[in-house]
Amino acid sequence: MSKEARLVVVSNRVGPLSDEGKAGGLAVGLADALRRRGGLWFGWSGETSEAGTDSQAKTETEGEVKLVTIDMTEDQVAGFYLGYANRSLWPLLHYRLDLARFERETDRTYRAVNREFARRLMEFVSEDDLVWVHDYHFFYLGEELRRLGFKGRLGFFLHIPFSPPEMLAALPGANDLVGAMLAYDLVGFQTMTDRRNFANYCKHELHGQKQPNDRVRVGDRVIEAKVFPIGIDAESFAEFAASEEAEEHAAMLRSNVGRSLPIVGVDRLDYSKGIIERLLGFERLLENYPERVGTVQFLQVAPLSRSEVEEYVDLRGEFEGLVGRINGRFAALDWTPVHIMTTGLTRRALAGIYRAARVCMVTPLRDGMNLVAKEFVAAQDEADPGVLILSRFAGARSELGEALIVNPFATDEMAAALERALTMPLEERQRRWRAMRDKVFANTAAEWCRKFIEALEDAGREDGDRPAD
Ligand code: GDG
Repeated sequence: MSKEARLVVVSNRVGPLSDEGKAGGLAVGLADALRRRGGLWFGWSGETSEAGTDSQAKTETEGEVKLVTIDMTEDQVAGFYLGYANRSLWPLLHYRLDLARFERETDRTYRAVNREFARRLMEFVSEDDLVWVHDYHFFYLGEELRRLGFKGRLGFFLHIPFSPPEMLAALPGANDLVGAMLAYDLVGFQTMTDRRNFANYCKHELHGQKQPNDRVRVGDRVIEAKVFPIGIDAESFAEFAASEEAEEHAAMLRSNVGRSLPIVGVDRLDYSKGIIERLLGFERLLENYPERVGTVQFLQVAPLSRSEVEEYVDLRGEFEGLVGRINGRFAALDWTPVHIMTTGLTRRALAGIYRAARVCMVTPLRDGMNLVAKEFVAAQDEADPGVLILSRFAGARSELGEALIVNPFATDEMAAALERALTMPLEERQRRWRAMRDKVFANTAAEWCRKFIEALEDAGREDGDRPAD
């Protein structure tokens, strides 16, 4: 196979290709890789129509890159996306068996939509392409492509955690789902823990074996399972943080908090992000360190997400209730402890807020990586860097060990970490930040893409088989 095989990316949502400061690092990294090699990005249009996955494909071309999308019917969106992806797989893979709902009907629709996407993708791919499928929406897509006769290289990357086999086994049809992952030549995970959970599932539930060189064997099928921690476009983010729009927002935040020190959190409003636990930690700070009352303000940016899903509606109620309770309990005429925003901000505005923050709390109960932690680091200014408080359950924890690492379930520990962050001397803040900055700028989104693609090109080759460049 030629080293410059065309790249085909499949993900639920597609693009944007050009970065007006709207796209996240992932879209930017993928768009760069597609542009360099030429390629195709295939996914859902975000629209529903009667024809659904049978709809006419919409195509946009920019240089050597094509974006191709198809619609879904309302039933497909309900079963595949809202139902199975977001009410079965998302909670289960985030270790929330208590929130997971399993319905035979949504499972059926999920598999059918994967089959349909594979069928439609076959119109556009050739065997020389490298096909890279993203995330928990498309576990079965590779298997369906193989069934339709696709013989080229197939890779899969899971952006979210992979739960331990004992937990995953609660999913009806779990063996089918993990078995389908074996159709890929390479499966990528964010952390060693996720990779180990996958390999253990294969070993204990599918009677497979772990093999040297990151390989896993099940029956006569041998695939590679590797770790590729995702990064951000750190340079652009640092530029955003120095932009005029960022400075305006930093100034707004500073004038809003007045003499208080700003603590921020930025997350989609999702139960995996530990927003409730973080607020409880902040409340405990005010209880355990009463001198903090009136001297700190917590800003939570929490754009609403998946509002059609019941658990997210419940979370919103709980979130707003808790904020009201904390504010009601501690507010003074000239000071409000918690400020929340549920409408999103631009990336430049966000960068400004990170820069003005004294502390950023990234406290998920479980998270594949968490890009906010990396963005916060990239946005700091060496002269006066803020402190990152990071959950031990975020994938980012393996790289960002110089953050203050917390257990988000331990409320007193969170309060103590906040107090430590608020009193941390400048020299220590700078030392910790420099170490993290070096990693965030080294392992960027572009590097992550490059490493995955290189591994996919090499997958299945015996060691030493790699052709010279
Ligand atoms: C999944 C995995 C993994 C947030 N609020 C606003 C806004 N954001 C942006 C952040 C960040 C992105 O959204 C969130 O990324 P995360 O990584 O934190 O989380 P997920 O959305 O859950 O992503 C995760 C990721 O995939 C990549 O593999 O790291 O673990 O769950 O970029 O900045 N952006 C704007 N306004 C907002 O108000 N513009």
